[in-house]
Amino acid sequence: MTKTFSPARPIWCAGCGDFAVQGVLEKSLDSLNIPREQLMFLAGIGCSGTIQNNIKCYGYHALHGRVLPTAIGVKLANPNLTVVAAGGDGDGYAIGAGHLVHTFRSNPSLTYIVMNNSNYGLTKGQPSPTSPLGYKSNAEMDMDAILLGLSLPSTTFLARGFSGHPEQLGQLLVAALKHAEEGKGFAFIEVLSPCVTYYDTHREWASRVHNVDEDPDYNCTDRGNAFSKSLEILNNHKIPIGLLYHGEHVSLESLSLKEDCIPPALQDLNSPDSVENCKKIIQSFMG
Ligand SMILES: Cc1ncc(C[n+]2csc(CCOP(=O)(O)OP(=O)(O)O)c2C)c(N)n1
Ligand code: SF4
Ligand SMILES: [Mg+2]
Repeated sequence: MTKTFSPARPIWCAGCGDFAVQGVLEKSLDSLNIPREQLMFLAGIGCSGTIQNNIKCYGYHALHGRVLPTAIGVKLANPNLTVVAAGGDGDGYAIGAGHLVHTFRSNPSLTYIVMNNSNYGLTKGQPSPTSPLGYKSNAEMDMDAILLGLSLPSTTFLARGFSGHPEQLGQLLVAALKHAEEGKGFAFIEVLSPCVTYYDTHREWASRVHNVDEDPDYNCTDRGNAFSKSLEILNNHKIPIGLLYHGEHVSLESLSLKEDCIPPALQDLNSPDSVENCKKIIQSFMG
């Protein structure tokens, strides 16, 4: 791979929060010794999604809003891969919102990084689902993806980091990657990653973040406590960051891939049973 693939240079504006996400992600992958030939990195469409071009590994640029179903397909086709998906708040919370809800429900063991800049950066700053009411005449209330995740009983890992706090972001990313590597399910991490060109929230967010990792009243293993405390923090006009929920639920691949259902990438394609196995897999997804 070293000989055949050279990552692109980032094309983000100087000062974009996405630089920090990339730098911290690279370090986190290295610290876990994840072999790059075992890493599949998928991204949606947006400034954030271009991160996929810059990381040395296998990659795929999905349609706008469709990164999660594509990533789930990769994981089920080859559960031995480390699967990481990334994209923006528009990609994940607007056009892709339905997929996020159902990925929270099915709990596949992959990591999903949403680089939230509260606008559609690539298309020049239109409001997104996390833009506040009134931003460029936005007439809709902003949503909080962590509260959404907390409301679904099958979620297992919910975190939020800030590009301005790279050390904590690194700890959260390592924890997320480990969660998925250990087959414990869907590791969701939102990163507050300001868009300095169209909606520069860096100073505002730096003054509003509330680190629950240092809050003795916040219990990230108790869903009820996590929900009520997160809501309380938001109602105080602060933004909770840190490990916001960590729980247990059976993973999608452990339910879907049974002994008689061999994932396509692990099948011997020369075997006459191969076609039969494919039929079995398709039938298993049809219930
Ligand atoms: C199906 C489809 N609809 C709309 C677009 C246009 N489009 C490209 S990126 C984007 C939004 C990007 O915002 P976000 O996902 O938040 O990423 P950012 O650029 O802010 O990192 C939109 C609407 C598209 N490419 N495909
Ligand atoms: S437009 Fe905004 S999100 Fe896109 S690269 Fe520039 S600063 Fe980053
Ligand atoms: Mg965005």
